[in-house]
Amino acid sequence: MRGTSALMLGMLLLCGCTVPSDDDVILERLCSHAGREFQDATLQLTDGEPCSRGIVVEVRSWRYGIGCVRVALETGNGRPIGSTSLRGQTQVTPAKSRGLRILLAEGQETAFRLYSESFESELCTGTPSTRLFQLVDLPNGTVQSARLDSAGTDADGDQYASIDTGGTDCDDTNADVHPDNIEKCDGVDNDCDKYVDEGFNIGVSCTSQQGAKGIVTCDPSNSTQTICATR
Ligand SMILES: [Ca+2]
Ligand SMILES: [Ca+2]
Ligand SMILES: [Ca+2]
Repeated sequence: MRGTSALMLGMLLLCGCTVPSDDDVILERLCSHAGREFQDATLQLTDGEPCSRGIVVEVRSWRYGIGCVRVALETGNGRPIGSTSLRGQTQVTPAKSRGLRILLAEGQETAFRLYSESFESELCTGTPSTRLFQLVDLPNGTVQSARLDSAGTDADGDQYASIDTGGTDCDDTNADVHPDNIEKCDGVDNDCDKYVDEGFNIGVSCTSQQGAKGIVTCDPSNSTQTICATR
């Protein structure tokens, strides 16, 4: 065995060859689009320069019915670099995770922030139902793996995952509270914008139909309107 190894080493030295490392092979496969395991989508951010590093991203969804998943990359200090949307043929479902490759050229920056946002809309518009992010350290000449798994819970069944599990539902115990909901006059922040009963002018001075001074309050019999409450 020792003789065979020595012979191979001698042959390599004679021809001036170098043996690529495993990392080099993985990077070559990633950059040349040869790897089948991440062929669902490609986010090419090399800006015309040779590909010299990349991220293999696995995107998972927490439920059916997601219209679109947007994956975005930012620099470590928050400057957007690029994004892509997984929809149609590449739509993410709980039964099928998606592989995405992000290709980058050599550069000074090595710290990145990777985002995924899930939307009801097939165009990735509106408020996302889940929002995840992950920090990625990506030195030149390397390939990193990242997994964006929005395994959020939806205890109240309103199709928005709890904010405690990567979602955007600020109250997962109340189906009448979630992003994009219509604000009602009910003492609750129905649309998760951190404002309660905004737009109803609650607490503003008013005059009742009988001419008495009062303040605007929610109508207890109709959560879409207010009354002028007098003492
Ligand atoms: Ca929910
Ligand atoms: Ca409300
Ligand atoms: Ca609100």
